[in-house]
Amino acid sequence: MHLEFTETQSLIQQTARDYAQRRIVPVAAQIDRESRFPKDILKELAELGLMGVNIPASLGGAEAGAVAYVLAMIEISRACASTAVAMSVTNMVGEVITNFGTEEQRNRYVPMLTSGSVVAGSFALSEGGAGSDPGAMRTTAHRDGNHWVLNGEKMWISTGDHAGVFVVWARTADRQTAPGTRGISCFLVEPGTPGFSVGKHEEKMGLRGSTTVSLSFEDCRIPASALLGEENRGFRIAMMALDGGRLGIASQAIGIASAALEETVAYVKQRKQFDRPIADFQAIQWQLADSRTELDAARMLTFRAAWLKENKKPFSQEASMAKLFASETAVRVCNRCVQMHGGYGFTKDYAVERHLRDCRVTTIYEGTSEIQRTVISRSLLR
Ligand code: COS
Repeated sequence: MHLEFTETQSLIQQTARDYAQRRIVPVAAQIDRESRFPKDILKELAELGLMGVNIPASLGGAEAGAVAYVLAMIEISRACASTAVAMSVTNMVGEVITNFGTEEQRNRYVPMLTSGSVVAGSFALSEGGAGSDPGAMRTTAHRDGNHWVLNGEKMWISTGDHAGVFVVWARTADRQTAPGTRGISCFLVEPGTPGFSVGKHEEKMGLRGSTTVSLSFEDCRIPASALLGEENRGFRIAMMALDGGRLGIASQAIGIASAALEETVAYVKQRKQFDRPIADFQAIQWQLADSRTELDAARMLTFRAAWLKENKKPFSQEASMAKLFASETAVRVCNRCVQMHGGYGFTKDYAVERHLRDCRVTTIYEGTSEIQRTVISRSLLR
């Protein structure tokens, strides 16, 4: 058993860390305060190879593997979680197209994402009435000659107003002939296609530099060649993509909480009460120790799941375990960090306030904690 990173993994980690600390940390609070979408930074991440960490070099990726991807995501999330969301979804979309696309689809879209010629990709699965249960989606696609015609609404779509390509799921067979998740297909849609529009922008508690929008399809005609994978077999593609996506969210949670903990360690050493630094009190020390231990456990679960993915072994259950534990840990750690900052932690003078808001959604998106428990227990009981 090796617990050391390879040269490539260390290089990606260092590249992401150097860039994030130099370029992102100084503007992260402003991105949050002004709800500013970090377009310039995302382009630079692409130039560093971080928009396609686990994508073949022939498609413009870094070809560095899933563990390196986790390391890079942790570093970018430590600096700015809003930036990390767009990075995570874009890497996921690039991988989906690489894994399931035709030669033509791969060559058309993946280099756009890895090179930064478009700032992001978008993953359009959820709907207002179909979040944890995407099989209940109502968006439809019917075949009309050489085209598919899409109708419906998607909701909570990250970066949907900036994306250069959308992976969209729609029902292609009715529920009588294809019950449950059968009869769902996956499509690639380009922005600007007639009948396709971006709707409401959500006003969110955290990740305020990242945009979250609804999408609307009204008799939106896309070519037959826009089908990704097999007709009526698209649900599996979503599930497989989310397995990888959950590694990204676990890493995001770890990155955010690590930043909160580092800032708290510095704070408790200089904050004095009762004539001594509050770091002298066991009440503080034990919170720091528990946070460090739990975060390290989250890291190990996440590295293990990424290693399984990288080595082409089943990793669905392990990705859910990593996402469940890392996200719940991050919320707990960020909460403690605010508590250790006392009244200051409740103000915008200290970054822990932002970290707590930013990490909250990690127990919700790309599958709630409750869904992760479903995936894990099903695997146990099967
Ligand atoms: N990898 C490959 N295939 C998978 C899979 C995985 N991880 N998980 C499920 N599948 C396949 C199943 O094998 C089944 O295939 P067949 O139709 O060939 O039998 C199909 O997908 C349906 O699976 P299942 O019956 O388990 O689907 P359910 O509707 O019961 O849903 C859960 C399963 C709840 C796990 C799924 O709906 C889920 O992950 N929900 C959360 C969605 C989510 O994360 N939303 C956030 C969106 S992005 S912000």
